[in-house]
Parts: sequence; structure tokens; C-alpha cells
Amino acid sequence: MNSKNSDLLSRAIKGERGALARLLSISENDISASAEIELSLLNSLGVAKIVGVTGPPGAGKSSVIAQLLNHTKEEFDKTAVIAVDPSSPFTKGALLGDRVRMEIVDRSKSIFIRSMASRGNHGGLARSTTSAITLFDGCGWPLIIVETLGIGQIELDIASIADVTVVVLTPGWGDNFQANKAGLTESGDIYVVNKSDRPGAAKTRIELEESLSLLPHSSTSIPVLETIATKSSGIDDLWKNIMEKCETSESNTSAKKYSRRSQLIHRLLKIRVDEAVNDCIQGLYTEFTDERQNIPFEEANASLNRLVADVAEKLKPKKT
Ligand SMILES: Nc1nc2c(ncn2[C@@H]2O[C@H](COP(=O)(O)OP(=O)(O)O)[C@@H](O)[C@H]2O)c(=O)[nH]1
Ligand SMILES: [Mg+2]
Repeated sequence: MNSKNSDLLSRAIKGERGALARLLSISENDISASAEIELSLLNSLGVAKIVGVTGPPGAGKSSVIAQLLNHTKEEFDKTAVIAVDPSSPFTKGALLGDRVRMEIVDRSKSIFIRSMASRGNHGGLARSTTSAITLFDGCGWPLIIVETLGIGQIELDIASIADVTVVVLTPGWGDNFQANKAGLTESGDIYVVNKSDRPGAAKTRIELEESLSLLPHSSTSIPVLETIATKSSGIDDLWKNIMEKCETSESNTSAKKYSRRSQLIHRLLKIRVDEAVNDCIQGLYTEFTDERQNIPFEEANASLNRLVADVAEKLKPKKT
């Protein structure tokens, strides 16, 4: 690691927010630098509690998190919030909206909010979000709340790292239940029907409870809570449930340390292999791009096998 980054890192570990902010930007923009920084945090991982908050846009995730931040102080001296914004031309407004709404509660500087830029970060959002979690965890932030949009790969990645995943929905969500069901009803440890000041909250809660009880692996009960984030109603209960789930999941802290460590190595390995493969496959498969209309299966299969062998040979680590 270069001396600039290692200096930033030691300052970030000492609690300097500016240094951490710069590391987060470096990590977002430079995969190799990020990999080095993360690797050097290998032995510090697994301390933070990680809470994922997911759900459709507009459900009130940011509002719920802003309310939760009034409670986090009771048990944690510092809280990091990572907000993953939807990539759309309207993101800028939403991003600012999120920041403004959340910074209201940040008087003591004990809260660090990071919005992940999704524009221009093709396919890299899951990676940079996980890297940000690693940075906060490794630099000693005891609680990390991650807001994601409730669709796609990122939630699966986050759910696998998080101690608790909270799914935020709204009344009437069950009306198009079938369409939405797949992803969201499989990932949550706690469900929230926010905007319960609107009609149909109880009905939605009951429908959710019913469908969750049908899940094959539901050995422990999954709470379904009603909240009104704008009136701070139901938030105490939500926080209590989050803490309870965190305690169950941390029953073995050294196991958590090892699992975060192995997840990190898995990711870093994939990044290195991807980079190496991209470097070395250039120009290798010319036989597939010649002008023949048809390539017989046997021939294609044999060529592919040979390419795999070529790539494997090129991937052998060079002696240093
Ligand atoms: N009526 C009502 N509005 C809410 C509630 N919670 C959030 N909102 C509003 O819903 C909109 C979207 O909230 P936001 O937290 O940005 O949703 P997110 O996209 O899921 O993060 C905002 O205008 C909030 O003020 C609630 O409990 N009741
Ligand atoms: Mg939001």
C-alpha cells in the first residue's frame, strides 16, 4: 500500500472522520487500492454489528433509519450509515434529500452518513458497498446500518454479511404480493409496515405474517411491526427487536470474525482472478470470431477447454 493510503488508514483507525471519508472515496473509485486497504484490515473485522434496511423506493427506509439513530446512541458511541441510492437521473435530489433528513439528528458527530454514488459505477455498487462496510468495521465503527433498494444482487450480498436484515414495506404492499414476493419475503429477519397512518396497515401486517409462517425454514419467529416514521411511532419496538436479533446472531463472536474474514478473502480473490482473467484472455479466442457461420459443438468444446488451460497457465502466480 502506498504511504498516503497507509497514513490515511492509521488516521481513520484513530477516529479521524476526514481520513475515513477519503478512504471511502478511494475505495469506491479504485478497486486495487481498495483491495489493499481492505486486506490490511483483515484482523480487525467482525466487531461491528451490521443492520441491513431494505425495501422498495419511497417505503420510508431513510426516515426509519433517521428515527433509529435517536436510539443507537443508547448502546453505541458511533454509528455509520451507508445509503445506496437508486441509479437514475433523479438520484441527485434523492441523495440530497437523504442527507438532509438524516443529518438533522447528527449533532454530536457520532454519526457518519455515506451515500454511495451509483452513477457511472456500472455493476460496481455491490462491491463498493461491501468495501465500505469492511472499512467501517475495520476502523472500529461498532454499528453499521446499510440502506439498500430491495432489488437485486446488493441485497443478497448485504444480507449475507448483515447480522439483521430489516425489510420496510407499506400498507397495500400485499395487493401485488405475488409480483413482489420473491426477493423480499426471503431475506428479512424483521418486517416493518411503515406508513401505518395510512389505511390497510393491519391487513398488510396479517398477510405478511401469514406468508412468512409458510416459509420452509422459519424456525424462529419473524416479527412484523407497524411504524409511522414521520411520527416516530413504533420505532422503540423496532430498535428493541433489532437488538434482540443482533444478540442471537452474535452468540459466537469468533465465528463471526472468521466468517467476515473469509467473506473478505473470497471477494478479494474474485477481484484478483477477474482482473487477471481480463488481462490474459485478450486475443485468445480468435477461433470463435472467424467468419465461419457454424462451429461444430465438439470443436467449440475442445477450444474452450484449451482456452481454460491457457488461462490457468497464465494465472499462475509469478515468483516475487
Ligand atoms: N405518511 C407517512 N409518510 C412517511 C412515513 N415515513 C416516511 N414517509 C414519507 O415518505 C417519503 C419517502 O420516505 P423515504 O424515507 O425517503 O423513503 P425511502 O426511499 O424508502 O428511503 C418521504 O416523503 C417521507 O416523509 C410514514 O410513516 N407516514
Ligand atoms: Mg432512502
